[in-house]
Amino acid sequence: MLSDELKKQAALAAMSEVKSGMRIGLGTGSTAKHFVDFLGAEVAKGFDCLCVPTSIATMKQAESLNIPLTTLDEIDRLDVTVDGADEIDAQMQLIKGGGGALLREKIVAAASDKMVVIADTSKLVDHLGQFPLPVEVNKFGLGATRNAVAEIMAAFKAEGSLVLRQQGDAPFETDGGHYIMDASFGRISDAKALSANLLEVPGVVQHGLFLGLCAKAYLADANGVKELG
Ligand code: ABF
Repeated sequence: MLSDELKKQAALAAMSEVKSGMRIGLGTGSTAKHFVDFLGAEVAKGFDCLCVPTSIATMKQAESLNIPLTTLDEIDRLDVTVDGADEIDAQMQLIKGGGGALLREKIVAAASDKMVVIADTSKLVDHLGQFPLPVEVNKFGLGATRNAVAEIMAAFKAEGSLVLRQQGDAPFETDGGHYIMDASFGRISDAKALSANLLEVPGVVQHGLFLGLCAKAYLADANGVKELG
């Protein structure tokens, strides 16, 4: 089965998580896009919800489907957020941010009573770290931030390099106006300690380790959708 069809199956399965009247966080990426499409189809039939998108791209998609949107300034909590992931392990720890929306994704997930991940099973890993960890950084003091993150990578025995993400000829810019450095670890042995170390660097805005946030995952492969959590 094509990877996109698997993503669609996972997104469809996660529709079981939403009930009329809920406040819902809308993720970003190709899998979350399917979920927003399914939700839009329900809204067209009268499903009642109020949603917070995690990126400008998702906001535009939701608007095109007439999904009612709000912000975390208007409401302070969400019932559920459904989002994709780049890696998920058996403890439901995640790497996110391959799509560049990690900051808003983490703010929205943390404001949700439940975070649900949707993905194909290729995202399920024994150990986090094969996918480069996105680290969102302030543009100011880029060199100093790069050095500090590189030192942390060395302390955590990273196997790969630290790369400033590019888009065309320029650095990739997030919706919040920051840059992203992709840190290749190979294998992350202590995600909690790594998270704490990265957040101590003043120029680090946020990173893509989502720890203790994901409560449930729908993971699709050719045999169907399996649930974690
Ligand atoms: C977002 O989209 C991310 O945090 C992650 O980077 C990505 C997953 O991408 P896809 O669903 O396109 O595989 O959820």
